[in-house]
Amino acid sequence: MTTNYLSMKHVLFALLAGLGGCAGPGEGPEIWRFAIEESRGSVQDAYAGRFEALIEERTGGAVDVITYPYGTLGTSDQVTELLYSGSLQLAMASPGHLGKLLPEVQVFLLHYTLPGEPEADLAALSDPALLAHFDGIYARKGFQLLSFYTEGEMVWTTREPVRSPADFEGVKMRTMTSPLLLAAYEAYGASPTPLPYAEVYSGLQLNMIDGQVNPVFAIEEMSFYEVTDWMIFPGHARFVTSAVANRGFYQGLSEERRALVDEVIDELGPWIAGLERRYNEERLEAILERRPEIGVLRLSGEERAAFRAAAAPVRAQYLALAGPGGQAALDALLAAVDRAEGR
Ligand code: 6CS
Repeated sequence: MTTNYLSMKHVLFALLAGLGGCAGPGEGPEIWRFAIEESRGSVQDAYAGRFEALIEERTGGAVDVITYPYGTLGTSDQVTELLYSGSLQLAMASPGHLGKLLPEVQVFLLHYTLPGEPEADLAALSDPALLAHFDGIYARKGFQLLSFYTEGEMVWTTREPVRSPADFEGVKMRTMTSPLLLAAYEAYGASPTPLPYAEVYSGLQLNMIDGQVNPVFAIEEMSFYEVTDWMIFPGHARFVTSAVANRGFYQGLSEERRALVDEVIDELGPWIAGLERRYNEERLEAILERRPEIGVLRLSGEERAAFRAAAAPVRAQYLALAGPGGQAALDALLAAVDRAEGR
């Protein structure tokens, strides 16, 4: 993989280039800057691109949405800082990294908690009570929560097949940087190694890590498949992210503009669910065409049960890590899942 990703230089460049300078009345279109945590061609890029197209079309060009792919403004943490400062109006913020700032969002990283089926996951994640609960949490950092959505099943890429927690022993698994992920992979007996997204490929190539976990589309577009031998579908979790606005920006919009943002976000939920499924299916085919020797393993019910049992104590660790709001956040998610599953 040749993409040269991150450096503070990029962030500095972005700031010097005048991020946050929205054009005022009479000076041309109003500019909304939207940073994503993934490259062009990703699920987040599709979401942001469609948001851009719909907002520009429905404002008759009065708003110009500019999207920034991963690597142009820094790591996920740096993007979150730019959103906080108001230099960006909109961003994707994944619980896999955001947990350092808002520990309760790590509830979305617990294994065996979401239904695990796209329609039911979408229903749970777009549950109004769940969104209202988490918006209160996001507000603590000056963020406005717009949506949660999934980007596909989390797949382990490893050097050796992993069929049981015992197979994870000594395996250095790269995780995203939220602390709960350490507990989640330690519970399986692995040695978790948190790293920013941009460092995963070289980490695998240089044998600093043995494996990582991400949806198929990401394994393809970040070329992780070039430096792995096995793709394991354990059925333990799906990648959850959130679309977020700077709260001051969102609250400062006219009622009409805010209603437009909400309308577009509502439309994007089912649209992105269909798209992520397609991307993940197509990219698996592409990977296997390019490297047919990769082993693909879908764990059986019995094999999954062993991981589910090993993951059970991690809920208590979540409650300890998430602080006073942890139980209420977990209850909010479990109630949304129950409603989505018709219980
Ligand atoms: O693994 C990661 O760090 C990243 N994975 C995806 C699919 N999106 C953004 C995130 O930062």
